[in-house]
Amino acid sequence: MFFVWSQKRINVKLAFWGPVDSGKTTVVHALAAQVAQRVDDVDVPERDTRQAVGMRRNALPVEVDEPDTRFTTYFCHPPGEIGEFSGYPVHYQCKTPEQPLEGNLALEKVLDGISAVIFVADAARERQGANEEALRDLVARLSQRYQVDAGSTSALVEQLFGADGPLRLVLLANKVDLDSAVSGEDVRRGLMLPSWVEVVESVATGERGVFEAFTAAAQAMRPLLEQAQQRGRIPS
Ligand SMILES: Nc1nc2c(ncn2[C@@H]2O[C@H](COP(=O)(O)OP(=O)(O)OP(=O)(O)O)[C@@H](O)[C@H]2O)c(=O)[nH]1
Ligand SMILES: [Mg+2]
Repeated sequence: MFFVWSQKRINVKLAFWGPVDSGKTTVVHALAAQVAQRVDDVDVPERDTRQAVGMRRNALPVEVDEPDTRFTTYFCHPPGEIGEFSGYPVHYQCKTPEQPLEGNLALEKVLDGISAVIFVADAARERQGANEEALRDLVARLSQRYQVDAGSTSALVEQLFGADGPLRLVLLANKVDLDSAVSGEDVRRGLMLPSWVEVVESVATGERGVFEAFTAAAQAMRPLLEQAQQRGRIPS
């Protein structure tokens, strides 16, 4: 996260990660629709005030499709509590890598400077192995970046995402509408994620669960914002 001094706002980054085809891009689009709806619900004086102080309006997700860098990115400033910290607006940059993943530099790019990951797992029973593989890959990449000690995936999850870790994690169990879907709790247990990892069940195609998971991630990041403020990276 960083503080944009010229605009007196906070920027935080979130990665939407998960196995191929779990619904990551659909989730980002559903989030945009949900945020847009909530922004419209905000009463007009507040919206005018926000525009008057130069806050960017909520854009739509954009797909960047360059030969070596393919990802979807979405920038938003949600209304309400998660849209503010210590009197400053909080803007969220959401990114997810796109296919084909081979040679896609965005796999690393989406992890640059993030504060949290929303892990979009596929609830379909037959995709549980793919979820595990994607989590292992994510944890391996983050372990290198944050130089946490080698260990089991569970141990690394604790070091990366636990109370003293640099990042936060929310598990989204997507596609729970499928006949073959297992519950969010079953997805969590299958991934051997500890009980403190928040799980949200979703149907991204119906926009269900998506804003809840985003809110959970935003709330989970608050202590990181507090730490940043204590270190002087965000003014008091
Ligand atoms: N039944 C069901 N289908 C879904 C849901 N979410 C996404 N899908 C479908 O799953 C397929 C893959 O969705 P994407 O959003 O492209 O998934 P992705 O994870 O971005 O895929 P890649 O970027 O190719 O790895 C699409 O056909 C979506 O319509 C859901 O909650 N339920
Ligand atoms: Mg995608």
